[in-house]
Amino acid sequence: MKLFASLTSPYARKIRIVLAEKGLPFELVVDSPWEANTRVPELNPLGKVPALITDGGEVFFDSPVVAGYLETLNVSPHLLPHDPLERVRVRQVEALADGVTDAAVTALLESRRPDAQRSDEVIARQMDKIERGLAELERRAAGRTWLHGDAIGLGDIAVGVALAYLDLRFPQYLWRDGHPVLAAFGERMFARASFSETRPPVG
Ligand SMILES: N[C@@H](CCC(=O)N[C@@H](CS)C(=O)NCC(=O)O)C(=O)O
Repeated sequence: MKLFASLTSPYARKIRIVLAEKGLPFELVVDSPWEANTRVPELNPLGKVPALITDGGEVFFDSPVVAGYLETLNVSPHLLPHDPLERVRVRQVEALADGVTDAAVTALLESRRPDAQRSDEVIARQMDKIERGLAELERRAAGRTWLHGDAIGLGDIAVGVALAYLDLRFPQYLWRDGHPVLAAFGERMFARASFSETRPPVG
């Protein structure tokens, strides 16, 4: 398998963490879709990472789809439940966490626009999504080790990645304040080898 990823992409990091948790071998192809010589659009018409090429040559993209494919390889730990409704519930947590990441990415891109083009309103709208998303995750994580069931799942990984991305891109945003459950959850996730091995370079 080959994974096309940039080292700072939180979505690609989610997949690298899934691969690490499962101990699946793969070749990491570092390719930033923002660079002129990127090959990503040849694999994913949307021009986004992560994109995965299977050993059979099939391409999968969008991190939830890639994670779903990796689950079909039937390698422990299983990160999605077998029961269809339980699976949807884990996917809901993943979607919520990915949505927090989406809002953070949008806010970051907006904040990097030239002064005259930047919209504080767009940034504030995204920060509201992050606030509401974190409040819901805090509620869901309360009193539990994992967000769903009694073992690590795809939702936990997506939440850990979203929290780490806030630390990376918005170090001044003190999300731990007011979210003690997520703060403790984050520390547990960040201590895992899969997270420390995939820490993005600064910049
Ligand atoms: N929903 C997608 C989001 C992927 C995404 O937006 N990746 C960013 C990197 S963080 C990207 O490749 N952006 C390039 C672009 O939007 O042109 C997923 O979960 O894979």
